Amino acid sequence: SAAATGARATAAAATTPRRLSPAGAGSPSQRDARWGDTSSYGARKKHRVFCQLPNGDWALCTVITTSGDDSVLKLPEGKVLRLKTESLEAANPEILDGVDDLMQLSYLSEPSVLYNLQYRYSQDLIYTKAGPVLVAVNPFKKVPLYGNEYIDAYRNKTKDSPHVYAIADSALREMKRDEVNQSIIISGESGAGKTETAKIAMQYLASLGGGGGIEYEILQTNPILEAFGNAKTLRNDNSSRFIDFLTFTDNLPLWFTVWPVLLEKSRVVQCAVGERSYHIFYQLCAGATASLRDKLNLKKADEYKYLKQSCCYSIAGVDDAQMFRTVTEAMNIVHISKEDQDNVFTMVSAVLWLGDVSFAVIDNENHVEIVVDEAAETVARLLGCSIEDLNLALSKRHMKVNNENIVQKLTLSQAIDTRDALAKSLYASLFEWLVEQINKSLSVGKRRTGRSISILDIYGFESFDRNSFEQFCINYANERLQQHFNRHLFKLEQEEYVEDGIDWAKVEFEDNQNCLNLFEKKPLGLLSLLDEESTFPNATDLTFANKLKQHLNNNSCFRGERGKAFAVRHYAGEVAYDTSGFLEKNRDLLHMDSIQLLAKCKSSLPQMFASKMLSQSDNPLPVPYRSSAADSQKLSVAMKFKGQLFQLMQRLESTTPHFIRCIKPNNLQLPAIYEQGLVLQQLKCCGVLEVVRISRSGYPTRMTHQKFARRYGFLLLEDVASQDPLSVSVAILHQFNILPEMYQVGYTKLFFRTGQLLLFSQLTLIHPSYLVVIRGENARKMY
Ligand code: AD9
Ligand code: MG
Repeated sequence: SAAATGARATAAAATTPRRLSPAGAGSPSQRDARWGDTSSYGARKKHRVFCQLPNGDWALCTVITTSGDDSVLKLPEGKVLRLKTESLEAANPEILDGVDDLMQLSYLSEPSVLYNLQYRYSQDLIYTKAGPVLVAVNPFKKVPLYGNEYIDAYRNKTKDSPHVYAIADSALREMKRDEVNQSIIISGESGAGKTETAKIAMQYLASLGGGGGIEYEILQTNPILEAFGNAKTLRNDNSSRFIDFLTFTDNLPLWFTVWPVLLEKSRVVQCAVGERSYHIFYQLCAGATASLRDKLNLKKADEYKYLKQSCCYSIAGVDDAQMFRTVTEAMNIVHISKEDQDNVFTMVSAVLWLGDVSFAVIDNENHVEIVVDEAAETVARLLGCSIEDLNLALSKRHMKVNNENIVQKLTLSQAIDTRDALAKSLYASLFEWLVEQINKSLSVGKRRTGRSISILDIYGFESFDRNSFEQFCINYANERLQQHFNRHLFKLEQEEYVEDGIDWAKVEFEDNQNCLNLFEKKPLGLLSLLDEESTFPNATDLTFANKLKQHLNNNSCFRGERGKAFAVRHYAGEVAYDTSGFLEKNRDLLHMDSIQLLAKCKSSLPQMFASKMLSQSDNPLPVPYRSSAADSQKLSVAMKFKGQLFQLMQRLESTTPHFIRCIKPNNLQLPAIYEQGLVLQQLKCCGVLEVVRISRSGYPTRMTHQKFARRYGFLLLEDVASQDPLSVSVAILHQFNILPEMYQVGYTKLFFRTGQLLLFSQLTLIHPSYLVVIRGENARKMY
């Protein structure tokens, strides 16, 4: 598809696998493994090695003979090949094929990791651990890994293979054990499977609902949110166009909220060829009953201007009419009344018909009035206003200049912008309102007291042939999230080692701070410059592009392009943005006249929307006419976006994160196709290999000396009451002959390799009368 070209293709081409350099510190078993040095392996007969094929893929093959610098190899399909021995990469022994944690691989080279994931993928084992991170490779088909049986098995620990359920379960256990809020943070490119993964995690958490049908209600929020907040894009047939932040609390009955952030509004009035607007438009047109169809004066989807422009009306394998029934049924289940449902669909239809409202030029200055036709009449009827009021709001603008009220007539293009702005804000208000109803319905009378687990599902990194303001915002959000990932898995982890004075060789990782600075720096960052330019009445997308080039050309993450374009080097690859429409979309003006129109409407929802708009501090007013202080409070879209993103990050900061990385194995959205280059690029840009390396050579579990001494001091033979916690800790470790490479003693904490602390927990479970046996020399043998 067209989407597969452009920046994505460039990114993929740049990912030809390279050899890994030796890692500084390794666990004892890995320390002497030769990272990337294959000379001693290529020489051995029948040995398994990876060789790189002309297309860049790595193939597992066996060495037949080696002579001089060359090796003769046999490929899996029987073909024989002669290659330079030094170009080969060592392969892990067969016994490690398909291990469920990449940490167990002896060789952690790129081909080894790719092979391991592919080996598992081909057996529908789509989940693999990469140290603390769960990697999920999108199967693009139903896999038999879900449902109550699986949920029970993970809860009872009769299953412990990598799974979203296992992550949700450990989040739950840690929440109870540490009394700290938890988060499950799902990331990955568009179409990688984040939303599906979030739903699977929800299944697990909702199943704790304690009966009473609340679990079912919680899961039924999904079809509703997806109908109104998801759309078909070139990357994903069911692409999320908002950030979904779900929260479960541990007190029963379960309390559940959705906090959706930053819906992509522009899609309502405009979307690229081959994409669709929000699912609900098509579902309503296809699935409404005859009476509803009559009441809302519905046409077919392909008859509405807003939907027509992208020439795409259906999704392969999806029955919109059936989906409409699913959505209304879901609304019933989450207690959205029939009347409210009718009101919602009335608004959906009003938005569609607004797009068909047209204008006639009435004078030689290009001023317009609306054409009174079926479209205008239907909109007026659905909103509950008069045609005159509608005309007034869309063709004139009232404003105050120097304390004088003046009326400005709108030109054709101004009128069209005004109409589209109204359609966008109607839809966005509707989405917000709907979410409020869902939250009310699922949390009525339930106080939020307990600890919580949140699931974050954002819109994935996007790169198309043409990228606009929407991709700019989405990719900025992804950049922020990547920073959170880096902070937790690299920065904080390693800082803690250094601060506590333990012996540690640093693992390098791709820091994306520079790219974030490019966006956020004041006054010379992308967001500030965009805002500044948006306030100039005479600014254009071209002046904006030039301004960026003038101020940012020295930034290593920025590249000015010809004309109105610029490129950003994101952590996930370079993306070229076209600034067309940036200023307009960033200003997102909804004029007072439009708000007043809604306030006057007889239908209940428009009135409610209007009062909400008026009560918000960022009271929208035309930017070029800003005069009083109140006027200038209007926030641009970019600033609102940044504000909400920071709020989100703040909420995440106070939680223990559990990361899931979704991987898209092909761009065709098809099962059983595993493109190595594409997978590798995703693994690399999010630092999966580095995470494994840190976890393997690091000390993932830790406990303060105080806590350790308090908890396990009783296991000591001598009386230690008078000793300081550090000495007690060391005494315990010595008494049980814990191997020195399995732990490090820091200034304030003990650091353990994976699994070590568990042994101590098990010791405490043993009945005191057996402790005699454990104490002393036999202790180590016992475990
Ligand atoms: V976007 O950033 O919202 O554009 P997501 O959310 O990462 O994207 P999504 O979860 O929507 O992707 O997955 C895309 C498609 O992959 C789904 O519609 C499914 O058809 C398919 N998918 C993903 N995960 C699974 C799974 N565990 N089992 C089956 C899956 N199919
Ligand atoms: Mg999604």
